[in-house]
Amino acid sequence: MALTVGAATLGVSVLRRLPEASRPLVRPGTVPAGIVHLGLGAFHRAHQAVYTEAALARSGGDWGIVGVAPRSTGLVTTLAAQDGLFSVTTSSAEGSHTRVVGALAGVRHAASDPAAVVALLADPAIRVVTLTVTEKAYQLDPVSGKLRPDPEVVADLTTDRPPVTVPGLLVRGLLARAAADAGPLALVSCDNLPANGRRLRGLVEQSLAYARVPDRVLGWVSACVTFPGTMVDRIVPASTEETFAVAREALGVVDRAAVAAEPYMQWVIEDDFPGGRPDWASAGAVLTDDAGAWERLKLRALNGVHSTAAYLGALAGRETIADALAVPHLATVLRRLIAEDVAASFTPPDGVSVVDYGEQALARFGNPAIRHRTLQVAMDGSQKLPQRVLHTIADLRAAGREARWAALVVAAWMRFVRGRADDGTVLPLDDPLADRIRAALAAHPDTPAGLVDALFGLTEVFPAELSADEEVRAAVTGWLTDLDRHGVPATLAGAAP
Ligand code: CS2
Repeated sequence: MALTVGAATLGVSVLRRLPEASRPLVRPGTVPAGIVHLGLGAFHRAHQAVYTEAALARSGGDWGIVGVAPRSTGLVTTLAAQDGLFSVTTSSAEGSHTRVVGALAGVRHAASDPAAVVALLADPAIRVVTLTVTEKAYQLDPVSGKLRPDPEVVADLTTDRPPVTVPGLLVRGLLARAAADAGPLALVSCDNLPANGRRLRGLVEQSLAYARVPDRVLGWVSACVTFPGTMVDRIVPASTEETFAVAREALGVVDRAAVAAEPYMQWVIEDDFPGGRPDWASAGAVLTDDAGAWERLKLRALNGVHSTAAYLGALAGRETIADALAVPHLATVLRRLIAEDVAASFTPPDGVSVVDYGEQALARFGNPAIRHRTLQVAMDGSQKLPQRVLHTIADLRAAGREARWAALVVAAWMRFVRGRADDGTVLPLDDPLADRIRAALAAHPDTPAGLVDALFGLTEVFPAELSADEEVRAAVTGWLTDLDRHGVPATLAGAAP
């Protein structure tokens, strides 16, 4: 589908022209800002923005969202030109529906205007800051949880230059807020990290210490800032020209900030908001004291399985997750991973069956209308593998059990980062540790055992107990040997006929 030249662009002035069912639930521009969101990617627009708009429509409140893009300018320019409006198209085999969301009260670009973002964080009207900045932006070593002193972070935390990193923005914002005594704040991680609230607290505390902020600021932060944990869930692939074309077709106007998502969504939030919050429960979110069990369920039984489909699918030459599920025997292997390894590794939330939850996840992955690329899910594996798979292995081993299928996932990641699909096609390595991974690979023989030695040496990803576990090493090496000799389909057929 081609965009119609000369068609109007989405904005407040064209809303009356849209089909009624596609109009925002709140009048754009009428809700004062109460939330700052860092990370304007597709996931935020199809998840927290949707929940918040529904909560505003049902229960009101001054909870408009100011969306901040830490680095990329393109989206900020687009959204500013569209009065902060964008559409979400939800699609499944049954059909699709497109609706414009009016939750954004403004947009800012942190890299070009950091002072504006710092000022927002110090504004008493802002009482909640949410983040979807992806795992790597937390700059934490996955194993130790320690701050990675990347040069940009160090420059942000130790000089007066305008901050460009997430830790830098948060520290400057908290300093300004403490100085202004602008009232309590909840900092809410909505990224797929384990114990994401505690991680964010760890990041902020370590960053404040690194920046040597005065004790009274530390005291203010510990008294006034909370870090509720959350579990967030909705499959939202990166937008493509196809996404824009579908939105254009449904709305009759051009929307260059459109996103596509599956119909399903879930949000579990620890209820610890000292300055108040939107009535997200009225929009279907679950407010709880402890999101930990939900988070483990989702990271292991959904994201871990997603990554498995991504690595094995990419190795087998499949472009999307839905295509990957059609690799013979893959669905059987994923079911066994869920039932035999993931379900045995932790206690799920009361009343939830891990096997049923996993079955639902597989059905969602198979949604033919969601073209989620295997390479998108496969990226940043060094930051994803720990909470998605390695914690499953650690818990199984601590209980004296095997981790057969989870070892396959590790092997698939190793083969993926080695850079060739089964048919020899080059696979891209898009990962913040790409240089470390390449150096480790170059220093070892290109054999299954060499690959395991090389990559288990990445101590920021693989904890010492895991890399020293001979049974795990043997299992991973065995899978790599099979994958090398036979490729993905025959390996899976041999393992789960
Ligand atoms: C995916 C997630 O890209 C990925 O790594 O596993 O983005 C996944 O689609 C979401 O977490 C679903 O809630």
